[in-house]
Amino acid sequence: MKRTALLAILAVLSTVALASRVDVERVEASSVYPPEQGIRYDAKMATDGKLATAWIEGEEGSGLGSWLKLHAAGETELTGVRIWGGLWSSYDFWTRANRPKTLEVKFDDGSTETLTLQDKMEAQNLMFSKPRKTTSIRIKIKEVYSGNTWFDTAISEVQLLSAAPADHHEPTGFAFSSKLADDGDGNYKPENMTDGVLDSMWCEGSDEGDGTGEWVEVSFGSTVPVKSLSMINGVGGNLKAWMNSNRATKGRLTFSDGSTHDIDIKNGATLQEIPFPEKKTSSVRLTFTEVYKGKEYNDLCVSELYFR
Ligand SMILES: [Ca+2]
Ligand SMILES: [Ca+2]
Repeated sequence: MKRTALLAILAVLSTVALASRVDVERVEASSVYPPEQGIRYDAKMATDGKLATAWIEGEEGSGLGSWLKLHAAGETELTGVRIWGGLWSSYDFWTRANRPKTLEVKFDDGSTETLTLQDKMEAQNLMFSKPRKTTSIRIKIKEVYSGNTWFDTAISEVQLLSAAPADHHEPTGFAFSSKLADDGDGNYKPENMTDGVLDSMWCEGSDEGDGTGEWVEVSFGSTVPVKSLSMINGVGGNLKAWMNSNRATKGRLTFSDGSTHDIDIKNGATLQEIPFPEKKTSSVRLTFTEVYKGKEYNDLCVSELYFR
């Protein structure tokens, strides 16, 4: 992660698709690329919540016909899948390996749908033509976008989507004091804090500061009761990366009526829940008021952030 200058971005609002994630109980694959230099490409790497790990098929050639099969705990009404196609460990690696282009999705009842991905290093929501009651889905690679170095096809992460309400207040928009500019490792958008992925995050982008005084704000589109904040403080998914970047140790919540509540934030790498007195609000701003410095990068990052 490089320090990159960023001109003032005071507020950005974006809309987020309403969908909740369904837990994947287990995943299997038609084939797996053999481990290299201690790095494994097993099927489960596509559902481990990390973009730095990926399933790679182990067939000859580009792996057309290879598949991943994701099993939920029980029959669920699925509306689509969210896919991070290709190797996401860096932008360079993403260009080198094949990315899936056309996928055939097969449900328990044997019916299928064909879904098409764009050739972009973006998480893509591929929605089914109608909700599908199923326990598992098999995702078969039918066509690929060719990498410039390696001719095997990778999927870094897949999530199952349902129309059921999420267990947290779904954000309808985000605002922030600053944002680190995109670099060779990816982007630092605030949406990364609610994607269910450990190693994607928002990072502040101030040139000199350690993140003290920086803030992120979540809006809910209507007034909702909130009483706890769950977060992964810092860069998640990798302890070395977590130690290298700044983490928050104190914060201030500001609600839509202007009232505030101060919180302590644990300097820990795992998901923490911070309860606070219930408040009805249409937005919450989290201002970081004390920061613990990382070993290498002077950027404050938050990997996941949810209000309930
Ligand atoms: Ca992964
Ligand atoms: Ca994330």
